[in-house]
Amino acid sequence: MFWNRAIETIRPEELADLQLKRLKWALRQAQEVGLYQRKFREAGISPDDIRTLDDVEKLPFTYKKELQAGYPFGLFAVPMREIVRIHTTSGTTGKPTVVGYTRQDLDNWADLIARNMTMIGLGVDDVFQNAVNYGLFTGGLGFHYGAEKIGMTVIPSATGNTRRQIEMIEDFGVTAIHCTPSYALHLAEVAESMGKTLDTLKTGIFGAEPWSENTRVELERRLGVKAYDSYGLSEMYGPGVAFECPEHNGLHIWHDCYLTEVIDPVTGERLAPGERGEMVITPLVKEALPLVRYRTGDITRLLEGECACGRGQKIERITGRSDDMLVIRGINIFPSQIEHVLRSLPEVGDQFMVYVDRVRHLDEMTIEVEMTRAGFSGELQDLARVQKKIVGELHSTLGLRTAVKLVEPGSLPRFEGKAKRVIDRRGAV
Ligand code: DLL
Repeated sequence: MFWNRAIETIRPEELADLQLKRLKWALRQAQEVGLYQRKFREAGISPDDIRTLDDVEKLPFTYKKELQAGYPFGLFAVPMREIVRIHTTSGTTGKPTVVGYTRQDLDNWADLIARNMTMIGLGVDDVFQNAVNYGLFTGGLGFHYGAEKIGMTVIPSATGNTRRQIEMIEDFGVTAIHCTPSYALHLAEVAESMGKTLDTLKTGIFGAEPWSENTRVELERRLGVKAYDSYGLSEMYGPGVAFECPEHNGLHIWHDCYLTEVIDPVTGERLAPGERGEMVITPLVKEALPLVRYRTGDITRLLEGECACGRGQKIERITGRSDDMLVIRGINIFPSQIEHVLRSLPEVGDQFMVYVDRVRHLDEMTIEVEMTRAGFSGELQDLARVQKKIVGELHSTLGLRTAVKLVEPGSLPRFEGKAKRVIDRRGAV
């Protein structure tokens, strides 16, 4: 099913024309902002120099810290009276990034979400539970208005009170749920403890943090859903930037609204399709907060070949961030690799925590792994065997020897929103 078939399946030549036309508009919009007037001047370039899509490489990158420096409204390209909503990122250090929306921006955004949900077969007959934070986080209101736009019955349940959430799924006959994959695992766990099978639930939309293929298998089995990956970032409205189609093999990045490049995060050079690197996005229709070549920090690659669903450009699921990448004794490690290994082992439960320390100048990684109830009640020699197996599997995937501690089911933290599973204590005094 298509929300906007003409745009979703637009032919490549037509798409290139549309993208170029919109890129020129977006650069004119950016010129309204002091930061870009300065950046274009310093780069010795004017928006009029952009004549082909490849010319985008001549433009300077925009970094998150530049957005933070503009706090709160310094990067808006329209007067405040045209801003009808504000969201902020959940920045962990310093000031958050403030994102403004014009009425047109909100319309565009709801339209993208509607496109995603229609693509996976959702419609007026669906009852949709939106189990994410409804505040400044973009996941709540973003999905809410998109779902309403296509006429689904929306339950703005937000997060928290997990038992109540489970009752709602059952009592209201919820068919589709949206939450972070970490919260979905917690929901599954609580539903199991309540003896609920959640029979009406058919579709799970999971995003806002990296998750692995093994987590998909697990969520589909335990919640009885088809699971779809949803990607976005506040700076680009929020969710709705890229979304998995029913082929379950990569995410369509919405080519009419976002111009996508993948670069080497160190040299800044553009990589060929198929090569993994940092995704850089230039939004093509944003009014309030135009951005030029925004460094997302997210690691992915452009997938080649046509999708059976008929839509355009796909990216691989995000495997991590260039900045949450851990460098342990010179080896680059993404938390998602650890998750992938752990989820493939039946003795291991849903939760884990990673601690990184520096011991006598050497990086040490310790992983606390929650066992399943069955795994934990076994003999001591069984536990030793499982621990050895985990260390071995991690070693062969990561190329690094890690310390693994097995812990009791229920003992590690659960997360309602984005999980924070890595504690890097190397910088701490
Ligand atoms: O997380 C927007 C969102 C809400 C996306 C709900 C999907 C669902 P931020 O809080 O600004 O926005 O965080 C954006 O989260 O740069 C990625 O690093 C990460 N991220 C988002 N979606 C995914 C995903 C929202 N599907 C940052 N897979 C992004 C991996 C993701 N990482």
